[in-house]
Amino acid sequence: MDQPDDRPDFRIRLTRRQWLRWGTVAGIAGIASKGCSRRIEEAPAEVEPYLRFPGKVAMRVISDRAPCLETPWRYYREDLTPNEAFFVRWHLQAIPTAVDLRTWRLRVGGHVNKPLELSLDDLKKMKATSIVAVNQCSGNSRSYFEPRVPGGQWGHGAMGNARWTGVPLCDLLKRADLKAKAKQVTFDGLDEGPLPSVPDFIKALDVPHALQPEVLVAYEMNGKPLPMLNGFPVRLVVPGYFATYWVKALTTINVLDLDHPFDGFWMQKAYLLPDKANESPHALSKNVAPIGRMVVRSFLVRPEADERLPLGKPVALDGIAFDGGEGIKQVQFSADGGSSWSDAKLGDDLGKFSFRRWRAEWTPPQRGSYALQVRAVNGAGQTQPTEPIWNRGGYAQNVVETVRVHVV
Ligand SMILES: Nc1nc2c(c(=O)[nH]1)N[C@H]1C(S)=C(S)[C@@H](COP(=O)(O)O)O[C@H]1N2
Ligand SMILES: [Mo]
Repeated sequence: MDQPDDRPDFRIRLTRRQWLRWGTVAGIAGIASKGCSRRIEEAPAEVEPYLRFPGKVAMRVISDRAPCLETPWRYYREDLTPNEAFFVRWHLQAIPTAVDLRTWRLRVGGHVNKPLELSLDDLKKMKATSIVAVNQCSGNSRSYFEPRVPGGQWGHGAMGNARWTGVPLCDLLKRADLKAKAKQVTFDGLDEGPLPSVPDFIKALDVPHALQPEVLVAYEMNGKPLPMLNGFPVRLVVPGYFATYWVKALTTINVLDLDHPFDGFWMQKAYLLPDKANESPHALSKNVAPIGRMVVRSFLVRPEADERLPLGKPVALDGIAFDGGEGIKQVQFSADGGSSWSDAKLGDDLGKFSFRRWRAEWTPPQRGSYALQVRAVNGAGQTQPTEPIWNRGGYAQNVVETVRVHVV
């Protein structure tokens, strides 16, 4: 599979040799091989943990095996996150580095009357739909939780917004003709653990959710084939839901008639939230449930933390806000650490699952240090808490963030 092939879909294949070489580079940089649970501050202080993976700009490496890469902050100045800067998160070590589209098939089976086996060309012949949606890791911003929680120590860069194009999952399920007792649908990709004992990454949605028109089997991201690291050739897109459900390199859709929730490791042991919002390390909640819809968040993109701003000039503030699909109704900012708030102007509406840009102007009254804050309200009237909601997984962070700037 190493020989060159000029068919467009083959051009982004990665050879095994190339892949191993990146692994080596990562090793030399001194950040290899402890997985996402390794905390970044354990890396030798002199190592800047930024690396270029195939098809990607230099990105902060949260882990290199499996690759977990963070989007550099400046890319959030754009409404759509460029593919080459879009964050990357894999759990299992054996991730696909090449896909032969001549043999690749998407299979839909299980509790259906007409099992399907589709090539990428077959999928592309079906009616396509596009949707702009935020893909955010449940553990985005995890590194800021106190007390700290194990897991990938992400900053705020485990999120991205893209225009996804593909076939609505409901069209595939209708074509496969669900049997009457179909309850859940599971999704599995090409990646595997290093040993058979490592549970395969499989996620499940209930049938009513799987039939929602916004859920896609996507083969394009921002008008281009998916990067290998973001799930080439197709991935599930579950707008409004945390990215853990957005199964990459998808090959197997299996319909189940179980009366109890699907009991795979990645649904029952990982990605769980306490049923009541808050818990503490000393008082863990007894009841947990699989994480689901994203909560409302907003960020200041510019100016960035610790920027020095000249006195006497209006400062252009801009940023993003998003939620789990109600849509953003209002964004407010504060330049005094949250004592007083004023409305920001909302930018183009790219749909209720998208980033919503906001802008404001602020003229600092005097020299000194300022705590800039931003908060959003969604269509259901939900807003962001002023204190972080700690949970053992370090998921769903949405506290009002503070960015310090200095007026000189
Ligand atoms: N096959 C597969 N799909 C996967 C994962 C994975 O480990 N394997 N990780 C999920 C998680 S937890 C996240 S945060 C997103 C990340 O998507 P991205 O790498 O395109 O940014 O992929 C999801 N889909
Ligand atoms: Mo994730």
